[in-house]
Amino acid sequence: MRIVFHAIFIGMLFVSHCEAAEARPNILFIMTDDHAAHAMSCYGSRVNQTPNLDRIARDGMRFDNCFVTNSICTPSRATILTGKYSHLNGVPVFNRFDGSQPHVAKYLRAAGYYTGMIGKWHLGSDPTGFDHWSILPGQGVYNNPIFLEPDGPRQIPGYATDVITDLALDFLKNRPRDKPFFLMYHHKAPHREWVPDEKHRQMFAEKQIPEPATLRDDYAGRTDALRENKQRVFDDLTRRDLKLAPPADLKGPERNRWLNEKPVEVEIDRDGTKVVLKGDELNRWKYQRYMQDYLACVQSVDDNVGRVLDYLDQNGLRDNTVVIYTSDQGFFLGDHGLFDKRFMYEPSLRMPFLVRWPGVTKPGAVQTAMAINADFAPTFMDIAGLRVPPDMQGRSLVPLLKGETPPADWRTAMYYRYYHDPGHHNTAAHYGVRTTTHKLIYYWKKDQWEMYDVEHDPDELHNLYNDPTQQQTVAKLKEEMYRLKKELKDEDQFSKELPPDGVDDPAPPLRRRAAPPVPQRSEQPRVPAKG
Ligand SMILES: [Ca+2]
Repeated sequence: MRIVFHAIFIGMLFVSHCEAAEARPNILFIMTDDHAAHAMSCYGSRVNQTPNLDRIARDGMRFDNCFVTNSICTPSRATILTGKYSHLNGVPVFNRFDGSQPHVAKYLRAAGYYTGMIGKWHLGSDPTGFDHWSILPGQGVYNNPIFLEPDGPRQIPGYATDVITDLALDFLKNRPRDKPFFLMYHHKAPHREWVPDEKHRQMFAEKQIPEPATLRDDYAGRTDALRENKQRVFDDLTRRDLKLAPPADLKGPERNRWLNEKPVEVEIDRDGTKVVLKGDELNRWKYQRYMQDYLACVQSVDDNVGRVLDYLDQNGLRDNTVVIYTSDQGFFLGDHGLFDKRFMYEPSLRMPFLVRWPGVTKPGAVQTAMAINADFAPTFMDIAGLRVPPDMQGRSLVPLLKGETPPADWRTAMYYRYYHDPGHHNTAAHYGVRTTTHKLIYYWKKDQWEMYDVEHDPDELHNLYNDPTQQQTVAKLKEEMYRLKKELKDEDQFSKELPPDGVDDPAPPLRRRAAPPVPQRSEQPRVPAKG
């Protein structure tokens, strides 16, 4: 089967690079889970510093308008691999990816790249198209993670972000030297429930993080969707999220139930005195606890990305390796009072996207043209000198990376669709369009609409949908949304029935190459949080 695949695609896809295979650049794709652009200093973060991620931006190009097409883990990952929207790659929610379909790693491998996938995969099925893979089962855990590999599962002692980096460095050290490589190096961090390692936990434990302007958004003028959601910092963080210690006598399911409750009062120790927090004092404390741990997890990613960049520098790989940094979607850092993602609002829709391609990207370049996650696969194809398969729905970003003025027909609007309803956090299903200046959101199960002028109202506080002066804009946006929906072949394939969840099975028992059990250093979730 693979031989047939190779024969077909090598013939189809090579443009002119066969004889110059060695010169084709390596592609190092670094992706985190739920890392918002506004928690990176190169994007102007008010809450943290990320000096190593900033190195990529300083020496490469920062994309300021890169958007996800369906803001949750599994669908974004399927789109990144296939270059197709959820309704065509078959992954609208947390269902298993059908690995028999074509995707970018298969194409690159067939064209002579040595391909690797390390870290969080979260697509349910075993990876296809990779010479080497070592993945977390489902969400995986932060401490002493188990990895699934072709030979079976193995547990590796240590902190997930460090361990995944060690495995990525092993891949680089052990790769065949006669081929370019394509490595997907995917972190678990900083996903819920935000468990930092001790060093970074301490770094943030006493920090006071500035609150975002919309933390106390009252949702006035918006539809029911925001009011009904259950992903609010003040109301929906659990004791587990807040790292509260259960009473010693609680065991088994009762202990779990205690940890999963959303506390309305919390007793803390302040300078040796027990204090009970409630009301606004508790709300402020919850925001701090959330952000301290989230940012501590990010800081470990930053350190570890620095290790990998150093390795490239020290091993003659810098000049011929394209380094990409992104996250599978954005995230709410208290914006609109929320954590998590899902909604089409800016903090969740926007992905960080940095590309350093020595000799191609100008140092410190900033790109404002609109990119989407479906563009990543076509971009990798183009970087490798391959033709972009016509059924990929994204476009190669290479012309933008070269700093050229975007092609005249470059997109000025992107289409979005979120399906997971009923689902986690009671977030309502919706689709919509974002143009360079406006956004229209349609909660199709509620038949409710929102429209924002993102240029003049970047915080999206003023729903203009019913404003009589805006009806021409609303009509234009509707036209554009339905045009894109049709062009992208969204025929409501998943609007009535969603495929069953299938990516969060618990880790299988260790069968082979099992390391001896290691002591657990901190609380591990019994049921992994989704997303
Ligand atoms: Ca995610």
